[in-house]
Amino acid sequence: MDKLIITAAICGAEVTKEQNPAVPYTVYEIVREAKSAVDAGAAIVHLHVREDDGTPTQSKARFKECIDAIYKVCPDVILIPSTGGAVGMTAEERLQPTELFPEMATLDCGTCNFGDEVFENTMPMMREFGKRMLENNIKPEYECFEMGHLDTILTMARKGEVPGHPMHFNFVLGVPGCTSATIPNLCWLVNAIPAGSTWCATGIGRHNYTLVAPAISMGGHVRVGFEDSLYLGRGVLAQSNGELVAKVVRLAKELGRAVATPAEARQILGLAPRQ
Ligand code: KMH
Ligand code: ZN
Repeated sequence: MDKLIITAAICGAEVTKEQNPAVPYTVYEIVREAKSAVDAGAAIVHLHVREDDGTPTQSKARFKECIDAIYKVCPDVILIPSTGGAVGMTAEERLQPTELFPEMATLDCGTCNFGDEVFENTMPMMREFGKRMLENNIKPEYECFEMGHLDTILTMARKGEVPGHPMHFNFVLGVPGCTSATIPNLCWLVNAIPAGSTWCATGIGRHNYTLVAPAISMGGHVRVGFEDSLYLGRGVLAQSNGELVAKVVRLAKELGRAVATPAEARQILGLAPRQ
Protein backbone atom coordinates (compact mmCIF):
# COMPACT_ATOMS: atom_id res chain seq x y z
CA MET A 1 0.00 0.00 0.00
CA ASP A 2 1.27 3.51 -0.82
CA LYS A 3 2.09 5.86 2.00
CA LEU A 4 -0.78 8.09 3.13
CA ILE A 5 -1.06 11.52 1.53
CA ILE A 6 -2.67 14.04 3.87
CA THR A 7 -4.21 17.15 2.34
CA ALA A 8 -5.01 20.20 4.44
CA ALA A 9 -7.81 22.41 3.11
CA ILE A 10 -6.69 25.32 5.26
CA CYS A 11 -9.10 28.11 4.38
CA GLY A 12 -12.10 27.36 2.15
CA ALA A 13 -14.45 30.03 0.90
CA GLU A 14 -17.36 29.74 3.30
CA VAL A 15 -16.05 29.52 6.88
CA THR A 16 -15.46 32.68 8.93
CA LYS A 17 -13.50 34.01 11.89
CA GLU A 18 -16.83 34.41 13.69
CA GLN A 19 -17.10 30.60 13.62
CA ASN A 20 -13.44 30.01 14.50
CA PRO A 21 -10.98 32.89 15.03
CA ALA A 22 -8.15 30.78 13.55
CA VAL A 23 -9.71 30.83 10.04
CA PRO A 24 -7.08 32.58 7.86
CA TYR A 25 -7.87 35.63 5.70
CA THR A 26 -4.61 37.61 5.32
CA VAL A 27 -1.52 36.35 3.51
CA TYR A 28 0.26 36.13 6.87
CA GLU A 29 -2.54 33.99 8.32
CA ILE A 30 -2.72 31.75 5.25
CA VAL A 31 1.02 31.10 5.47
CA ARG A 32 0.73 30.43 9.21
CA GLU A 33 -2.01 27.83 8.62
CA ALA A 34 -0.20 26.20 5.69
CA LYS A 35 2.96 25.87 7.76
CA SER A 36 1.10 24.44 10.75
CA ALA A 37 -0.44 21.79 8.48
CA VAL A 38 2.79 20.89 6.71
CA ASP A 39 4.75 20.76 9.97
CA ALA A 40 2.11 18.35 11.31
CA GLY A 41 2.39 16.00 8.30
CA ALA A 42 0.36 17.36 5.37
CA ALA A 43 1.98 16.86 1.95
CA ILE A 44 -0.68 18.88 0.10
CA VAL A 45 -2.35 22.18 0.86
CA HIS A 46 -5.65 22.80 -0.95
CA LEU A 47 -5.78 26.54 -1.30
CA HIS A 48 -8.54 29.13 -1.37
CA VAL A 49 -7.65 32.75 -0.78
CA ARG A 50 -9.46 35.72 0.71
CA GLU A 51 -9.30 39.49 0.80
CA ASP A 52 -8.08 40.82 4.15
CA ASP A 53 -11.71 41.26 5.26
CA GLY A 54 -12.46 37.57 4.60
CA THR A 55 -14.23 37.95 1.24
CA PRO A 56 -13.43 34.93 -0.95
CA THR A 57 -11.56 35.84 -4.14
CA GLN A 58 -10.07 33.98 -7.10
CA SER A 59 -7.77 36.91 -7.96
CA LYS A 60 -4.66 35.73 -9.77
CA ALA A 61 -2.59 38.37 -7.96
CA ARG A 62 -3.82 37.27 -4.54
CA PHE A 63 -3.16 33.60 -5.34
CA LYS A 64 0.35 34.48 -6.54
CA GLU A 65 1.06 36.43 -3.37
CA CYS A 66 -0.11 33.54 -1.17
CA ILE A 67 1.58 30.79 -3.21
CA ASP A 68 4.93 32.63 -3.27
CA ALA A 69 4.72 33.27 0.48
CA ILE A 70 3.84 29.63 1.27
CA TYR A 71 6.73 28.28 -0.86
CA LYS A 72 9.13 30.51 1.12
CA VAL A 73 8.39 28.57 4.32
CA CYS A 74 7.22 25.22 2.84
CA PRO A 75 9.38 24.84 -0.29
CA ASP A 76 8.37 21.22 -1.05
CA VAL A 77 4.62 21.31 -0.41
CA ILE A 78 2.17 20.42 -3.21
CA LEU A 79 -0.29 23.28 -3.62
CA ILE A 80 -3.71 22.56 -5.13
CA PRO A 81 -5.42 25.89 -5.80
CA SER A 82 -9.19 25.83 -5.99
CA THR A 83 -10.99 26.43 -9.26
CA GLY A 84 -14.25 26.02 -7.36
CA GLY A 85 -13.94 29.36 -5.60
CA ALA A 86 -17.19 30.34 -3.97
CA VAL A 87 -20.77 29.69 -5.07
CA GLY A 88 -21.90 32.29 -7.63
CA MET A 89 -18.50 33.05 -9.20
CA THR A 90 -18.19 32.86 -12.99
CA ALA A 91 -16.04 30.24 -14.74
CA GLU A 92 -13.57 32.90 -15.92
CA GLU A 93 -13.24 34.25 -12.38
CA ARG A 94 -12.71 30.76 -10.99
CA LEU A 95 -10.09 29.79 -13.56
CA GLN A 96 -7.65 32.59 -12.67
CA PRO A 97 -5.24 30.47 -10.56
CA THR A 98 -4.67 28.16 -13.56
CA GLU A 99 -2.82 31.10 -15.20
CA LEU A 100 -0.10 30.56 -12.58
CA PHE A 101 0.57 27.03 -13.94
CA PRO A 102 0.22 25.12 -10.64
CA GLU A 103 1.16 21.43 -10.78
CA MET A 104 -2.40 20.54 -9.72
CA ALA A 105 -5.76 22.32 -9.33
CA THR A 106 -9.24 21.18 -8.39
CA LEU A 107 -11.83 20.41 -11.08
CA ASP A 108 -15.37 20.09 -9.76
CA CYS A 109 -17.29 17.31 -11.45
CA GLY A 110 -20.88 18.53 -11.64
CA THR A 111 -23.59 20.87 -10.45
CA CYS A 112 -24.96 20.17 -6.99
CA ASN A 113 -26.82 21.62 -4.07
CA PHE A 114 -24.50 23.33 -1.61
CA GLY A 115 -26.52 23.92 1.52
CA ASP A 116 -29.29 26.29 0.43
CA GLU A 117 -27.36 27.34 -2.67
CA VAL A 118 -26.47 25.71 -6.00
CA PHE A 119 -22.82 25.10 -6.90
CA GLU A 120 -22.86 25.39 -10.68
CA ASN A 121 -20.60 23.20 -12.80
CA THR A 122 -22.39 22.73 -16.12
CA MET A 123 -21.00 20.49 -18.87
CA PRO A 124 -19.78 23.48 -20.95
CA MET A 125 -18.07 24.90 -17.84
CA MET A 126 -16.36 21.60 -17.10
CA ARG A 127 -15.22 21.32 -20.75
CA GLU A 128 -13.70 24.80 -20.40
CA PHE A 129 -11.94 23.82 -17.16
CA GLY A 130 -10.68 20.56 -18.69
CA LYS A 131 -9.37 22.36 -21.79
CA ARG A 132 -7.49 24.86 -19.63
CA MET A 133 -5.91 22.09 -17.56
CA LEU A 134 -4.88 20.17 -20.69
CA GLU A 135 -3.38 23.34 -22.21
CA ASN A 136 -1.55 24.36 -19.03
CA ASN A 137 -0.40 20.83 -18.14
CA ILE A 138 -2.17 20.86 -14.78
CA LYS A 139 -3.17 17.58 -13.11
CA PRO A 140 -6.74 17.92 -11.86
CA GLU A 141 -7.95 16.79 -8.50
CA TYR A 142 -11.42 15.64 -9.53
CA GLU A 143 -13.81 16.69 -6.77
CA CYS A 144 -16.94 14.52 -6.64
CA PHE A 145 -19.72 15.70 -4.32
CA GLU A 146 -22.33 13.32 -5.74
CA MET A 147 -22.24 9.72 -6.99
CA GLY A 148 -23.15 10.82 -10.53
CA HIS A 149 -20.19 13.21 -10.66
CA LEU A 150 -17.89 10.23 -11.03
CA ASP A 151 -19.70 8.88 -14.15
CA THR A 152 -19.72 12.38 -15.61
CA ILE A 153 -15.99 12.92 -15.28
CA LEU A 154 -15.07 9.39 -16.42
CA THR A 155 -17.12 9.93 -19.59
CA MET A 156 -15.41 13.28 -20.18
CA ALA A 157 -11.99 11.68 -19.67
CA ARG A 158 -12.85 8.94 -22.20
CA LYS A 159 -13.75 11.66 -24.73
CA GLY A 160 -10.47 13.49 -24.04
CA GLU A 161 -12.31 16.55 -22.70
CA VAL A 162 -10.39 16.49 -19.42
CA PRO A 163 -6.98 14.99 -18.51
CA GLY A 164 -7.11 11.19 -18.20
CA HIS A 165 -5.01 8.40 -16.75
CA PRO A 166 -3.77 8.37 -14.05
CA MET A 167 -6.66 10.30 -12.50
CA HIS A 168 -6.82 11.57 -8.92
CA PHE A 169 -10.24 11.83 -7.25
CA ASN A 170 -11.35 13.57 -4.09
CA PHE A 171 -14.66 12.23 -2.79
CA VAL A 172 -16.08 15.17 -0.84
CA LEU A 173 -18.97 13.64 1.06
CA GLY A 174 -21.39 15.17 3.55
CA VAL A 175 -22.03 18.59 1.98
CA PRO A 176 -25.63 19.42 2.96
CA GLY A 177 -27.80 18.54 -0.06
CA CYS A 178 -25.24 16.13 -1.55
CA THR A 179 -24.15 12.51 -1.10
CA SER A 180 -23.65 11.72 2.58
CA ALA A 181 -20.36 10.73 4.20
CA THR A 182 -20.96 7.02 4.74
CA ILE A 183 -18.61 4.08 4.33
CA PRO A 184 -20.91 2.30 1.80
CA ASN A 185 -21.00 5.47 -0.35
CA LEU A 186 -17.21 5.75 -0.21
CA CYS A 187 -16.80 2.06 -1.14
CA TRP A 188 -19.20 2.43 -4.10
CA LEU A 189 -17.16 5.34 -5.46
CA VAL A 190 -13.78 3.68 -4.89
CA ASN A 191 -14.98 0.50 -6.63
CA ALA A 192 -15.95 2.52 -9.72
CA ILE A 193 -12.64 4.29 -10.42
CA PRO A 194 -10.24 3.05 -13.10
CA ALA A 195 -7.32 0.84 -12.05
CA GLY A 196 -4.21 2.91 -11.38
CA SER A 197 -6.17 5.93 -10.12
CA THR A 198 -5.55 7.52 -6.74
CA TRP A 199 -8.27 8.81 -4.43
CA CYS A 200 -8.80 10.88 -1.33
CA ALA A 201 -11.71 11.00 1.09
CA THR A 202 -13.07 14.21 2.59
CA GLY A 203 -15.86 14.23 5.16
CA ILE A 204 -17.67 17.51 5.72
CA GLY A 205 -18.80 19.02 9.02
CA ARG A 206 -19.50 16.58 11.81
CA HIS A 207 -18.53 13.77 9.44
CA ASN A 208 -15.01 15.14 9.18
CA TYR A 209 -13.34 12.07 10.70
CA THR A 210 -15.96 9.46 9.69
CA LEU A 211 -14.07 8.48 6.54
CA VAL A 212 -10.52 8.91 7.85
CA ALA A 213 -9.90 5.45 9.34
CA PRO A 214 -11.71 3.65 6.45
CA ALA A 215 -9.69 5.60 3.85
CA ILE A 216 -6.43 4.88 5.69
CA SER A 217 -7.25 1.14 5.80
CA MET A 218 -8.50 0.99 2.19
CA GLY A 219 -5.33 2.52 0.73
CA GLY A 220 -6.85 5.91 -0.06
CA HIS A 221 -5.71 9.33 1.03
CA VAL A 222 -7.31 11.83 3.39
CA ARG A 223 -8.24 15.53 3.50
CA VAL A 224 -9.03 17.57 6.61
CA GLY A 225 -8.90 21.30 7.34
CA PHE A 226 -10.95 24.36 8.19
CA GLU A 227 -12.66 24.27 4.78
CA ASP A 228 -14.29 20.99 5.86
CA SER A 229 -14.59 21.30 9.63
CA LEU A 230 -13.58 23.76 12.31
CA TYR A 231 -13.72 21.17 15.06
CA LEU A 232 -11.22 18.70 16.42
CA GLY A 233 -14.00 16.74 18.10
CA ARG A 234 -17.50 17.30 19.39
CA GLY A 235 -17.68 20.91 20.66
CA VAL A 236 -13.88 21.41 20.54
CA LEU A 237 -12.76 24.09 18.10
CA ALA A 238 -9.42 23.36 16.43
CA GLN A 239 -6.78 25.99 17.17
CA SER A 240 -5.03 25.40 13.85
CA ASN A 241 -5.11 23.25 10.74
CA GLY A 242 -2.03 21.56 12.18
CA GLU A 243 -4.14 20.13 15.00
CA LEU A 244 -6.56 18.60 12.49
CA VAL A 245 -3.68 17.07 10.51
CA ALA A 246 -1.98 15.78 13.67
CA LYS A 247 -5.13 13.81 14.53
CA VAL A 248 -4.95 12.05 11.13
CA VAL A 249 -1.25 11.33 11.68
CA ARG A 250 -2.08 9.72 15.06
CA LEU A 251 -4.79 7.56 13.47
CA ALA A 252 -2.46 6.50 10.64
CA LYS A 253 0.20 5.51 13.16
CA GLU A 254 -2.31 3.42 15.14
CA LEU A 255 -3.44 1.73 11.91
CA GLY A 256 0.12 1.07 10.74
CA ARG A 257 0.16 3.30 7.64
CA ALA A 258 3.18 5.55 7.04
CA VAL A 259 2.60 9.18 6.07
CA ALA A 260 4.00 10.49 2.76
CA THR A 261 6.33 13.46 2.52
CA PRO A 262 5.58 15.95 -0.29
CA ALA A 263 8.31 14.31 -2.45
CA GLU A 264 6.77 10.86 -1.87
CA ALA A 265 3.30 12.26 -2.59
CA ARG A 266 4.56 13.63 -5.94
CA GLN A 267 5.73 10.12 -6.88
CA ILE A 268 2.44 8.53 -5.84
CA LEU A 269 0.46 11.10 -7.85
CA GLY A 270 2.72 10.89 -10.91
CA LEU A 271 3.90 14.49 -10.64
CA ALA A 272 7.35 15.67 -11.68
CA PRO A 273 9.79 16.23 -8.81
CA ARG A 274 9.89 19.87 -7.69
CA GLN A 275 13.05 21.67 -8.90
N1 KMH B 1 -16.30 26.49 -2.16
C1 KMH B 1 -17.08 25.50 -2.80
C2 KMH B 1 -18.31 26.10 -3.39
C3 KMH B 1 -13.10 23.48 -4.93
O1 KMH B 1 -12.28 24.00 -4.18
O2 KMH B 1 -12.83 23.13 -6.08
C4 KMH B 1 -16.33 24.78 -3.85
C5 KMH B 1 -15.04 24.19 -3.51
C6 KMH B 1 -14.51 23.23 -4.49
O3 KMH B 1 -14.42 24.47 -2.49
ZN1 ZN C 1 -12.12 23.93 -1.97
